[in-house]
Formats: sequence, structure tokens, C-alpha cells
Amino acid sequence: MQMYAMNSKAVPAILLTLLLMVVLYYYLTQSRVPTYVIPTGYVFHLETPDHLQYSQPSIVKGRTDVVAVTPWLAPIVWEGTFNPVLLDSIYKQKKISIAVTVFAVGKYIMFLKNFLETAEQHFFVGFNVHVYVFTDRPKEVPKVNMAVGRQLTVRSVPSSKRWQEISARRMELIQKLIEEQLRKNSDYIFCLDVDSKFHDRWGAESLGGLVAVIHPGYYLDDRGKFPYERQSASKAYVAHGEGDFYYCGGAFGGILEEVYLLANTCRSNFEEDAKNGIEAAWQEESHLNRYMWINKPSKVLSPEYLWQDFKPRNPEVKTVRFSGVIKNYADIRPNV
Ligand code: UD2
Repeated sequence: MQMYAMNSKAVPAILLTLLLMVVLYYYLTQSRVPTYVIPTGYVFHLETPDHLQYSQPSIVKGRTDVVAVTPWLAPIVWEGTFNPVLLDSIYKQKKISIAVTVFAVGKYIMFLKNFLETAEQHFFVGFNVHVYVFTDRPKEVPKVNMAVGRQLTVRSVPSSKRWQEISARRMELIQKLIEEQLRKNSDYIFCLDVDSKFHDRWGAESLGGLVAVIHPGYYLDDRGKFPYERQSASKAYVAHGEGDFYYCGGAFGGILEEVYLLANTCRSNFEEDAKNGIEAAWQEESHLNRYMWINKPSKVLSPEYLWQDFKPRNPEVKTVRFSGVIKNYADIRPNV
């Protein structure tokens, strides 16, 4: 009888121990984080096709004449720092879609043909690309043959008597485009100056969260010489002794969310300055530089990605991929 009483207490204890062991085994062998905690959209590894052949990477041999990483560990893209075959293989299978904005207001329409034709030859060749042309002269948009997967949409915008306003208003219109159109059909966006043309590959190596291009005119200078906005009352103000690089207003991009944040902030800061009677030294380029000082770009493109045709090429610039053409400001701008 006593034996029976002991057993009746032991059985539940044994069962409980077994249950605990099963739970412990399950816990140790399964993922620690339940799947509903992991947002499946955020995957950071890059998937390559199996058996892809490309040259062996090295961590001791490579470019020694340039710096290829920022102090916050964002890559700085130069020729020789990436493998185009590898990158194309990774990103082509993701079936990404890239939007491009380009403004051709007033006489700047004359640059559009060259921009579009050279983009066909060099910009994300083989990818889905959608170019959005903003112009006050929709009838003058040239017909350019585009490859399969590439298309062009024209958006009408008002003209302006001041080039500064045309240049600066781009942020507002980019923000609207993202809100109204791109959320549905694009992964990345690049915003480019029209008075420019492509000469060499601009491709998947440029993709990133927030992407900035280093201005070709100042990258050898001390930051005290950068043409940041120096009035402390301006929302674009960068103090002496501050700033990383001087970035171009003529080329920037990234994923939609990041470019939306950038455009929205620059637009509202620009408008706040305007209310106070301030126009930053280089309009939206000044606001972009202020933004990038605080919100560091996750990928930085070297000046290969926006050179200037009037500048002789420096030895570290092994290729010019995209450059601003020589223009006569007095002839093409609505004001001087
Ligand atoms: C620099 C920047 C530019 C912008 C500007 C300051 C580069 C290479 N360029 O160039 O992006 O930040 O400083 O505002 O970094 N536009 C028209 N019609 C006009 C005037 C301008 O469509 O009448 C558009 C056009 O897309 C042009 C862009 O605005 O490419 C910038 O104007 P810009 O090229 O005259 O400015 P720029 O050379 O001073």
C-alpha cells in the first residue's frame, strides 16, 4: 500500500521531467527566434548562381592609390574595387527595377538626347530601367530606341524664370514621384543631371541604401574649402571643421525609402530657408550635403560617377563613367 502511494507521486514527477526534457530538446534544436519575429523582407546576404566563374578575390592585393572605404565603413566605389560579372549575376536574378529621374526644363531639353542614348549603352544594361523625364517641353522629348525592359515616361512641369528654382524644386518632384508612382514598381532610384552623358559602365556596383557621389571638383581639397552653406541661420549650414566629403547634387540615389527621406528633408529645409529669406549657396546641393553629413551614405561613388568634361582626368580616375558636358551657362539658363 505504501509502495503504491510512492508510485502515485513518482509518476507525475517523471512525466513532468520528461515533458521538460522534450521542451528543452525542442528549444535547443530549433531557431531561438520564432519566424514571426524575423521580417522576411530584410535579407542581407547576396545570393550568387551556383558554379559562377570569376577571378579569386584577395584581401591583400588591390588598389593602393585610393581609399575604398569611408571611416563609417561604407564602400567607396572605384574601378578595380568590384567585379562586374559577379555583381550583375547577383542582382539580375533579383529582377530589380531601377527608376531614374532627369529634369530637362527650358533649353536644357537639348541635353536629353545624348543623356538617353548614352544611358542605353552604359546605365544598368540588361536591367529593368524606367526613366522619368520632367520637362516643360514634352513635345521636344526625343525618340530614343530603348532595349526590352527599359521605358521612358514624360512628366510635365512648369517652367521657371530662375534656374536655381528649377534645380531646387527637383527634390519636391522626386518626393512626389516616389509617393505617387514608384512605390508600386521600383526598388531603387537614381536622380541625375541632364547636362551629362555616360561613357562607361554604371551598374549594380552603385546599388545601395543611400548612395552619394563625390564631387570631382573638391575631393583633393581640405574640407575648409568645400562650398558648403556657411550661414549658420540656414538649415543647410555645415560649420568649418565639419563635413566628410563634398557630394554632387547632380547624382544621388538608393532605395526608395532612403531617397524619399532625403528629398523630403531637403525640400522642407529649403522651404524653411526660403521663408527666412535664405537661399543656400548651392541650392539643393547644399541641403543634400548637410543631410549626408548627418545621415551618412551607405555607399559612396567615386568621382568616376560624375566627372566634368572640362577637367583633365586625374591619374587615380581610371575611367569616367558619367560626366557633365561643357555648357555655356549664359546661353541655356533662363537667368544668370
Ligand atoms: C550643380 C549640380 C546640380 C545642382 C546645382 C545647384 C552637379 C554636377 N551639378 O550644377 O545638380 O545641385 O549645382 O543648384 O553636381 N535644370 C533644367 N533647366 C534649367 C536649369 C537646370 O532642367 O534651366 C536642371 C537640369 O537637369 C540640370 C540641373 O537642373 O542638369 C542642375 O542645373 P545645372 O546643371 O545648371 O546646375 P550646375 O551646373 O550649377
